[in-house]
Amino acid sequence: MIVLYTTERDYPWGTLRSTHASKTKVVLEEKGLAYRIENLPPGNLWKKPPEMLAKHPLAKVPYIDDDGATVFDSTVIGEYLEERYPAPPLMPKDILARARVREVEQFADEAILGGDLPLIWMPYWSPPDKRDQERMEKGREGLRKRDLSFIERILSNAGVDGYVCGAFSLADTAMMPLAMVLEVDAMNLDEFPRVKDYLARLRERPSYRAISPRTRVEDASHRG
Ligand SMILES: N[C@@H](CCC(=O)N[C@@H](CS)C(=O)NCC(=O)O)C(=O)O
Repeated sequence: MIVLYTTERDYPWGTLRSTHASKTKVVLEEKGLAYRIENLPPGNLWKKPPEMLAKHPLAKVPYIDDDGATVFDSTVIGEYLEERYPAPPLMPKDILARARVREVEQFADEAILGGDLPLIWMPYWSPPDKRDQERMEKGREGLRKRDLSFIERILSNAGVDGYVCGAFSLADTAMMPLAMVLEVDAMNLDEFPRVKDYLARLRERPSYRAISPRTRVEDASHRG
């Protein structure tokens, strides 16, 4: 069974999860793979204990253990799972279409998950009175100015499937954590009607249950 190392915690305002590890969790769910999570304390991400450094040189999450092999980095893990467990596919066959998926996946990773989203998401790991509201607003502004505008634009060519690169793909798994964070934050998305519909569509996928803020840690800690 695959072990996914992540950080998840139940709070009164929802169950919060590592955004990057949520991307991986969605890939495992979409592929119907048997897995369990190893839930690390949030403080480990800053303390970086030796047992984590032994598995991931930056002691970040996610990393997985698959039959004794450790693989780290959510993007690399997604590609690894796609190659090792090809069905159902999360990548198109055409070479240029594959490059498009990787572009959007990379954008989601760099601009959203590693850029604007943490400014909004990290404060939720503290009580309401300890949250830096200015920082959170800066994150929302970054999303509005750059990230959501880009997604709105690519969704205008989305076609019948309604996903960012045609059929549901690794590009969409990278957007699932955005759906998760904005379910808790509920920022106004009226300027971005396609994004609003798209995030709602992502939340309707059965795989979203495993990262939904409404699903407690113990109710989504393994599959199979
Ligand atoms: N590029 C990495 C980024 C992973 C990442 O930044 N994970 C966050 C949690 S969502 C973390 O471990 N942060 C601790 C740190 O930055 O040291 C990936 O895609 O896996």
